[in-house]
Amino acid sequence: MASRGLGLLSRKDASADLVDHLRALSEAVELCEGRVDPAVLDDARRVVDQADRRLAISGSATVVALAGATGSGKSSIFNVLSGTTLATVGVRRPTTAHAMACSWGEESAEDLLDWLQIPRRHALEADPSMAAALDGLVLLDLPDHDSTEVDHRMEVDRLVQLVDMLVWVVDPQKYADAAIHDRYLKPLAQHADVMMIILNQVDKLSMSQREQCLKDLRRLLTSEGLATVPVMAVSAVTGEGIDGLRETLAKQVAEKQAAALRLAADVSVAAAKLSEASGTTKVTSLTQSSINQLTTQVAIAAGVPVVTEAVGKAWRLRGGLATGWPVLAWVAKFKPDPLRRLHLDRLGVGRRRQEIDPSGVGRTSLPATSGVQKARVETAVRTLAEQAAQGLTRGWADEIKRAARSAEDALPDRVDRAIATTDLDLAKHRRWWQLIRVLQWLLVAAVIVGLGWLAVSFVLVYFQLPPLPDVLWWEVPAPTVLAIGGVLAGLLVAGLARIGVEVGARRRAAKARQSLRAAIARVTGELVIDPVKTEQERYERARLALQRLL
Ligand SMILES: Nc1nc2c(ncn2[C@@H]2O[C@H](COP(=O)(O)OP(=O)(O)OP(=O)(O)O)[C@@H](O)[C@H]2O)c(=O)[nH]1
Ligand SMILES: [Mg+2]
Repeated sequence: MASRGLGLLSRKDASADLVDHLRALSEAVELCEGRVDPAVLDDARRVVDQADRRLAISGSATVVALAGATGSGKSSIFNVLSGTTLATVGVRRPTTAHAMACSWGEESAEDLLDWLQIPRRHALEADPSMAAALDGLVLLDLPDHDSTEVDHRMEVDRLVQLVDMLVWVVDPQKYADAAIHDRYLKPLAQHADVMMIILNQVDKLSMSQREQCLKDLRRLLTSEGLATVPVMAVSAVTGEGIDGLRETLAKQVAEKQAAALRLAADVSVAAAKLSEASGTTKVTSLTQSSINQLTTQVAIAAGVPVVTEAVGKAWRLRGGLATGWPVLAWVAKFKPDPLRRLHLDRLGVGRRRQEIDPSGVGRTSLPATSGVQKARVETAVRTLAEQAAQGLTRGWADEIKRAARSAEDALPDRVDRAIATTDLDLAKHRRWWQLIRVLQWLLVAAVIVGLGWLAVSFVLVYFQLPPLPDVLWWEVPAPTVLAIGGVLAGLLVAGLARIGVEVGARRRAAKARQSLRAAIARVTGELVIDPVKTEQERYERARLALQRLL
């Protein structure tokens, strides 16, 4: 009793969730498009379409099909249940070539039967004695599924996919036939809620044979995962068990759950297949180290080491020019500037600090990427994509790899542009250069004054004119102090400034490396990492949508 109650509860839930589940399946199909076996997707799409149409046509009617091997007695049972002789019962096998329908109740089943493509149909007059209980039933008599006629099999297969409930009619001779068990019952194990098995022609069996037969049939069904499917023994000839069958059908029709349950089972099967085809492994998030690895390789390929080295050199050169002893610095002026050579000059020499206008920035003149560097970038992209696709099914893995390489062609240009527009921060941190420069010129002036003074003294002595007054500083004549001291002090200041410039050069180079890496990371993020993540998210959305359905 308890298990029956539980069964009923889950049935109600299944129909209540159907619309939600259909939406989830439809979303999963869309997400898996191009990533999963098209046959599996077509199957799932068919389930969604079929459910939409079935629900749109009629939610209250229940379509029950009598299916089974030829001669099992489908047409006979159809006639007994309908109280008619509409179906042809014959000795010639097979007898029924086309499905036939019979409907009970006020509501027209025309739309439903049009959709099922069953032209042979009959609406039963209301029979107050018993027919009322079957109000809403649309009963189908199907051709045989084990037919020598291909058309019959095709008709059965088509309708088995569409009807709300399946009543499998078997007879004592053929109930264990592989034809019905392997082709229909086993694959429909998920549909146990909307199936029944009828052992017909029990009038031909003794009581003990009947017991034996039913026991054997139940054992078989249990082994196929159909233990919960009701099995009934009937005889279309003697009418034994027919009332029970009618009651069971009446109950199903009254509950109006079969259609939803059937569709729910379809959705569940399609979701399981799609989930298996798409994959159930949780996606592996990209590690920071593989992202860094990519940035490093791209940075090397793009010539970041060349730029940072040039930054250091340029800082030394320009720092030397500004703070060195002016006489020597003047000679150094003729050395070429490394950054200007790379078209990366933004030091603001000549006091005009260039504004960085991305649209106006052309390519740098960095050395072209070598084959080896290019291969290393490709390897880093591949490694990253492989990590991102780890454990995923082929279609998704391929798509992730494709995503990683989707902007491959644009990458070098974008990286070069990023380097060209990166502010290397070379305009600041050099105010002290000016102070030193002023000091150096003051010292030069001192030397000139000293030398001038000495020259004047020399001329006065030469013409035997009264000499200039002796001025002694630290017991040394002042002009000598000015001339020699000026030179020595200038060289000393230049030497000290050189240390400061060197520290600055290293700091600027490190800072430039950092800024360039950050700029490159932004480009690889946009062109490589983001597409990979988008594809990973798509996979996860599909996986979670399907997981909800299982
Ligand atoms: N003894 C006995 N014979 C039955 C019973 N049900 C059907 N038959 C006979 O079995 C034969 C086949 O019956 P049908 O109802 O035509 O069988 P079917 O399943 O519709 O066969 P197809 O249309 O060929 O697929 C007929 O001769 C029926 O009289 C039954 O319960 N007991
Ligand atoms: Mg028949």
